[in-house]
This record gives sequence, structure tokens and C-alpha cells, in this order.
Amino acid sequence: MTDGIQRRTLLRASLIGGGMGLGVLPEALAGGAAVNPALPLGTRDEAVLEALHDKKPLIKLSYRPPNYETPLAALRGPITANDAFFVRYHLAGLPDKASLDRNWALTIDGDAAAQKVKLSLADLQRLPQHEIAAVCQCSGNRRGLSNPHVAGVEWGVGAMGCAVWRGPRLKDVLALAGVQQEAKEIGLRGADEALMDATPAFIKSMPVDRAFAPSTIVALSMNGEALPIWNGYPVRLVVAGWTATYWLKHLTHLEIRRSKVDNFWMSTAYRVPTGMFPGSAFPTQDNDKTRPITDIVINSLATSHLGGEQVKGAGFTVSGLAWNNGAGIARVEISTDDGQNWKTATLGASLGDFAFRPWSKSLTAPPGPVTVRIRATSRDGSIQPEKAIFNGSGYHHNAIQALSLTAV
Ligand SMILES: Nc1nc2c(c(=O)[nH]1)N[C@H]1C(S)=C(S)[C@@H](COP(=O)(O)O)O[C@H]1N2
Ligand SMILES: [Mo]
Repeated sequence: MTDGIQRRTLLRASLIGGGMGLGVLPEALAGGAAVNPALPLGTRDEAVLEALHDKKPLIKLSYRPPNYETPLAALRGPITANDAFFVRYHLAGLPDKASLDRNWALTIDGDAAAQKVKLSLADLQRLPQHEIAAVCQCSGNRRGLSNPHVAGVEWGVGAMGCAVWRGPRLKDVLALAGVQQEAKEIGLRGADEALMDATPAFIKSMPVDRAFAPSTIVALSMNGEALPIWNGYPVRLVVAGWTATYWLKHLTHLEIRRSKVDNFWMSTAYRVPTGMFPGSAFPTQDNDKTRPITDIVINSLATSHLGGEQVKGAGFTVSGLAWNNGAGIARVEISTDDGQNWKTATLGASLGDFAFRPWSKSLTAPPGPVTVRIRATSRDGSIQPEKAIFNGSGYHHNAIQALSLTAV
């Protein structure tokens, strides 16, 4: 996929050049304490809290490309703050803000486009704007908890966040070029680039029907502000309900295609065994053996406590979040007796079916260790499994959480 943009001019390799600047804060020294204790030892030892430019300290998993997860304390409400939102990149050549401000444009072309267009931010701002609260979750969130361990960024529980995204619908943006009947996929590309030629460009695609969904947005803002540079400034795709691999940041190119994108990121990576997980079809990419990961699976997380904390046995409240692919949360249940009995938690206000749903439960426990299990059920009936469903990429980890606390 090529486009009219001189990509090199957008790129400053700012992580090397220092354009985005890293400041290691004193918290780095205590970082280990905030890291999920269930992570493999090596990851725990290496992970530190570190602040990227314009970000609060996040849990650093790798620096180049930058992979930083959100600490639990920043996931206590249904909306994740922009400056605490996780950061995930595949490529180390990142665009800087000044060059994006000078050169950014969105090109739409392809063999099923009626015409080629090159759009400015103003063109996108003129279209009807829509707002959606939606969870952005990495396919590999919790990969570090996979048993046995698998290769990849060893994420804990914080490769996710929920924001209010605002911008035109992708459908309306594509209409500016004109989508021909033969269109099968929309190819997606952003302004970031590999620093080494051996790494394939991060080009993804999505099926035309999902591109036309009202919940698929070309986001120009996040929680009422411009997108942080780390989260896709000036424009990112929001495919509400699908895992974040489709949520292209620094979006520069949409290719309306009659044929599928066949590259490493579509044909090898980001695929799951066919039949293993529920999820929307991707007709041009699905086959008998494997298929692209699509829908977020039902999941929940206690955000009030880290494992190992002490609580007052006479009365304590565990609270957190539940989320899925937009089917909506039917209920969240809590067990303190190894899953024999489940009590219903109280759900908080809904910000929409694609958003984090808050829940809370008041509990008591006799002095000593207490394991609090949390399980969410979707309105479509799907429920979290006891054990994560093992797959070689460590995707879709949604096992029932067992939070170990000590009642005093
Ligand atoms: N341009 C670009 N967009 C991208 C990626 C990327 O590497 N480059 N990674 C995707 C993946 S796999 C994830 S999990 C999300 C992460 O979004 P965030 O960094 O805003 O949290 O961005 C998606 N969009
Ligand atoms: Mo991801």
C-alpha cells in the first residue's frame, strides 16, 4: 500500500531523537509494587513505572517500540484518563507532533474507490460528529498471565482503557471517496514506520460491513481533548467492540479494496484458532484453521485492590469493571468460597454498551486469607471461563479473576 504522503517527512524517530522525551520519575524505584504479582518473575523485575512525555507514570514493558500499561490505580473509574491511557506500538519509527501538524492528511484510494481523495483535518471536522464511550483493549492484554507462558509483550491487566471518542463515522469518511459495490475490505495504515527494513509496515484491514457500522468512528478527540500523541494524534480509528489491533493510530491511509490484505499482520499475527472464541465473521480472512481476532470477549477486573492487600474483615468493598464486545453486561457475581456460591454485585451507571461497566460488592470475611472470585456475564449469555482458553499468542485472556486478600 502506498500513498501520496511522504512518510519519511512525518517521521522523526522521536524515541531516539528525544522529541517525545522520557523522564524517569522517582516512582520507578518503587515500580515493582504496582506490577501484577502473577506476572512471570523476569517481567516483574524489569517492569518499572516511567513517565512518557505528557503521560503519568505507566508500567513500562518495552521502550522501543514503546509498550506501557496502565497501573491498576488509574483504572478505578469507567473512563481512563488520557494521561494514564496505555501505549502500544509495533514499530519504533514514531511520528512527532510538529511534523504531523505540518504534513498529516488522510488519503482514501483503492481499486474499489470511486475516486481518490486526500482529506485534511478540516474536511473531517465538517462531517457530522458522533461520540461513543468504548473500551480499547489490546488482544494480548494479560498475556503475561498465560499458562504456559507465550512469546510477546508480557502484558499484565492494564493493556486496556475506556475513553469517550468523538469524530465522524468511518462510513461518512469513506463516502467522500465513494465505496463501490465490489468493495470487500478497508485497508488501514498509520504514520508510524519500521526503523529496520525487515519489519513489515503495520498495515491492517477490516471488513466493509464493520467499517459501515455506526460504532466505527474516525476519532478526532479523546475524552474531550485532542488525542495524545502516544494514542494516535491527530486521528485514530475506533472499532468499538473489536480488539484494539484494528484501532489504527495516526491514521493516514484508507484503501477501499476488492481483495484481502495479505501480509504478516493479517495472515500470521492477530489470528486465533477457528471455533475457539466467539466473534464477528471476517469473511475474506476466515479459514478452517484460523481466523482474525475480532470481538472483545466478556471480561472483568477488580480495580479496588491489588492481590496481597489487607482488608477489614468486618466489612470491605471490592469494586471494578466489566466489559465485552458491546453486547452489554447482564451481571457481575462474586464468590468468596472457591466458586461454590455466587452473589450478585451492584452495577454502576452505564456509559453505553461498549464502555467499561462499573460494579461493586460489600463483603465480610473471617480473619485470614480470603480469595475473591469475580465473574461477568454478557447479555448474550457468554460468561467468563474458570481457566483462560490457551492459545499460542496469549490472546483473549478472560479467566475468572481470583483476588487474594487477607482479612484482619
Ligand atoms: N499506527 C498504529 N496504530 C496502532 C498500533 C500500531 O502499532 N501502530 N497498534 C494497535 C494495537 S495492537 C493496539 S493494542 C492499540 C493500542 O492503542 P493505544 O496505544 O492508544 O493504547 O493501537 C493499535 N493501533
Ligand atoms: Mo494490541
